[in-house]
Amino acid sequence: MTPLFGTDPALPSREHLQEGAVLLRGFAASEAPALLEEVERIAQVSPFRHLTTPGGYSMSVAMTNCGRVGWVSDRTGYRYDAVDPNTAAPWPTLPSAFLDLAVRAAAQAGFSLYDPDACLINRYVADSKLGLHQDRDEKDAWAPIVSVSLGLPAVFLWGGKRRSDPVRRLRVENGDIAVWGGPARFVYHGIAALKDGLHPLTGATRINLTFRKVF
Ligand code: MD6
Ligand code: FE
Repeated sequence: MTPLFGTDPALPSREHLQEGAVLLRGFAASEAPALLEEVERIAQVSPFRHLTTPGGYSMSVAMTNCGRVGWVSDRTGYRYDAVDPNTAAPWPTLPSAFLDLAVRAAAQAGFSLYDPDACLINRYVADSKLGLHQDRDEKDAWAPIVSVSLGLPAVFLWGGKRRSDPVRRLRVENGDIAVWGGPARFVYHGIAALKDGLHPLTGATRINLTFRKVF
């Protein structure tokens, strides 16, 4: 019998992080090339850009979005907007391959009927990082965040509900998916400075898809 999850690196495996949070290793590995083609198509319509934080800094991670709304940041704060401020047009629609993957991953973590309305797409190059933060700009405080890693590996920082809680460092690779919701929804998380490297699918970059149920 072939187990769905095992220790064979070619097979998916799951790591329970805490109540409401799992890391699904290799879950999207076979779909990665198709997902990355969609990312390229989306970025032709709504290009990657370095958003400005409310504090006036330029983020080292480049971002774009697809879905009904997209996450944006500027001097006035963070928000979800139905219009891409760079193109003044709606964001590209969520590809069915994205939605299908997000729903399957959420179900694996115990969240049935996941219905995300936004997918933030992050692009990291060497030294790009995302400091410890909570995702709290969404009205739905229970539905999970589904975070898909593509391309170069990274160190996912997994803390607790308080900024001062201890932080675990988890290596995430192409095809890995982290899902956190319910009692784990407001856990502090981030990405350590990316090491440089070359990945056959993404070259010198890491791409991350982050799905959210905003409304
Ligand atoms: C990641 N990104 O890139 C995780 N959260 O693996 C995030 O947690 C994130 O990129 C809020 C806003 C932008 C992000
Ligand atoms: Fe986040």
